Amino acid sequence: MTTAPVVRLEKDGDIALIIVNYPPVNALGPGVAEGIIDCLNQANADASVRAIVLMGDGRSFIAGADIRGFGTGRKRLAIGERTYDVLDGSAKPVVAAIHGYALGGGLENAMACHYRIAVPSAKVGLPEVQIGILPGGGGTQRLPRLAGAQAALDMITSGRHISAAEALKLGIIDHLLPAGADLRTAAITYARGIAAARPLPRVRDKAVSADPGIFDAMRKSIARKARNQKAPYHCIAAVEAACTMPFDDGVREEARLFGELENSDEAKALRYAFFAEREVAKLPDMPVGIEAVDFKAPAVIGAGTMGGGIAMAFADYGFDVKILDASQDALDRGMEKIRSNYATSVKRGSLKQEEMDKRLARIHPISGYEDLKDCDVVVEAVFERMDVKKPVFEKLDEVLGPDAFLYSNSSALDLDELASVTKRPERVAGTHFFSPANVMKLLEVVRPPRASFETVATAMSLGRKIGKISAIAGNTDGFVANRSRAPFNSEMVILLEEGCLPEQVDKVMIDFGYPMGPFAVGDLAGLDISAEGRKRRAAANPNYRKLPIADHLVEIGRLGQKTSAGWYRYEKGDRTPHPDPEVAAIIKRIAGEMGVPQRSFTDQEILRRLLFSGINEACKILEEGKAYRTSDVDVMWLHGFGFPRYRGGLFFWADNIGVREVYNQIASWHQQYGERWAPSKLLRDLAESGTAFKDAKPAPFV
Ligand code: T1G
Repeated sequence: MTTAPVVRLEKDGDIALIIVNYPPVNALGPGVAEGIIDCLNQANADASVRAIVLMGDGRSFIAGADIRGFGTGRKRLAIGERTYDVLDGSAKPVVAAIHGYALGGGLENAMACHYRIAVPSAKVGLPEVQIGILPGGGGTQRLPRLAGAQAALDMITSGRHISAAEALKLGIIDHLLPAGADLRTAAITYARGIAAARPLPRVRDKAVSADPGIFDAMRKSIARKARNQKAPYHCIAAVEAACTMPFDDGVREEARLFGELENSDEAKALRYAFFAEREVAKLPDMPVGIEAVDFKAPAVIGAGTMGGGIAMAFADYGFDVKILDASQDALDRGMEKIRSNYATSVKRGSLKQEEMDKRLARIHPISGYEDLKDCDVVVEAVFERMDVKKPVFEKLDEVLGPDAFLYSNSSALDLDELASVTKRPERVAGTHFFSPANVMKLLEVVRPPRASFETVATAMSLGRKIGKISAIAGNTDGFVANRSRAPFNSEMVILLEEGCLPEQVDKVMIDFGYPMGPFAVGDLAGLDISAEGRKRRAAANPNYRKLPIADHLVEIGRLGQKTSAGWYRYEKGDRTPHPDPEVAAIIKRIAGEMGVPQRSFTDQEILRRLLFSGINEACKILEEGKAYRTSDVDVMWLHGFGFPRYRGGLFFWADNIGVREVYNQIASWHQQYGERWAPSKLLRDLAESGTAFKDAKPAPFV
């Protein structure tokens, strides 16, 4: 059976069409570039052809270079022989007809064409920095010539996708088609209209100038976010080259800078994260043919911080959502909180007033369960106690239609026990959001043993429909995210008992790349929340390692930012954490009472004590069959706990250290500190067999 060519040439009278067909997103995979060049040469050689159209088959124009090809040593066409160069040098005008995505090498090819038209739903961008590289197909030289140096700098250092309308405004595209227009027909008409125009408008010929200060200004503005990274700074240098060098010199400088990034640790880590975020959506044991249900009428139970955030997430993505709470007061408070959250975004300029009004109008407070009977998906977000959640599930089971799905936002409780109070345990699962629920991208979909694949698939798609990355977890205490994170939360306090200070630990984690240190995060979330969790675990497990220092802070009312004192002290109305000598004194006194010898720590030991504890616990989760892949755990730490993306993820980072070294360290801490550092069996097996974490084979999912 012959496979369709990845690029084909078609003709419509005097117009040639070069059509890329490399599903799913027409990445510049093997043979695509060569195919484009070959078709272009044919079209230029065909006397009957007056103009050429470049477009993509299926759902997209071209989504860029094939990311799987990076770091493989795959042979690349030399400068001057690449598609960008040949398109630019075409004797006949080439029109890029854009739908879906024109990203990276896709937009670069479009900018090497002489004209660009797009449908209104198209998105364009140069997102290379998000995979640790820079646009290497002339994009850093052509975009400033089309959109100006500042706009190019913003787009290339952020990697953001922009709409076709914004691209028109910036001069990146020449013509925006009306909604509903047929792209192929419109492109042929457009090409016929410009076929005789000479000289051809080559972007390379456009002048570009810039206030030299914008480059340093951009370096300053990204300093905090881009610390420890190279790619964002190389992006700036490449755009600067566009504004200070002739075009061809700029292209060579771009290629030099690209070469410095392609195989960097940062680029490898970001490529890993890109594919891990796609892999996480796949359930290896999902039978073929199982489809997610296309729900229409969601509802949220509980209008507290989490419930309100979840309702906002639905409204932000266009869903009309009902919200219910135990009392009218609580409901009113919840709605007021939602209103003020939106108002804050409007004040910050990240949301327009009319968009706020639209979203608020989609959130419908209701006063009784009977108003839920037409809902097909309900997310329960009431107080995190089984005796509070069970009556809610009983009531929901009563009023909802038999096909409705019941999801719980619990962050740790036994969902099979919760399902047991309903007559539809197969339609019960977990949708664990992270706070703030309308902001954090991770949705942990918890699959209790009796949940059907349809129930799980629908929860996974629910996440995608509201802009989340859905990741599967088994039904175990704390599921995958919180359970793998729990030892980290204990270890950070135990380090204080041994002589560290909160600000010391936080500095290590910030230097490592976290946006905030774990103690400052604790203060933000509220120390009473984590204390509740510790109490519940201590009640369930007599051997649970108590944390006297953390418990004492809560006992004396230091709950964090909300009391202007926690691990740090805070000035009124200011969220800046200030080290507090009172806390240092408390730590010293309690450590003394516990008789823990004090010592100093290297930054590396602090870092490894925290992250290795998570790795060990995550290995236990995998050996129990409560997670599918080590890369899923990485996605959860990236999007649930702010693990620095340019380090790939917890296991990716650990693989760079080496399984054996990780195991040896944990085994030695087991000797030193006892049971809490008992190595996972999976970890020991990987170390003994010399198998990397990325190749670990977890137990079958249960
Ligand atoms: N290379 C290889 N595979 C890709 C790919 C790419 N560029 N883009 C997508 N895929 C695969 C993806 O792994 C998934 O596979 C499937 O397509 C659907 O993707 C020279 C150097 C286009 C916005 O960074 O941002 O050009 O899991 O699930 O949510 O300067 O994919 O089904 O097997 O993400 O609708 C620059 C990356 C490359 C764009 C679509 N381009 N892609 O999102 O689908 S560097 C990018 C995306 C470059 C030049 C340089 C998104 C998307 P599978 P998906 P989606």
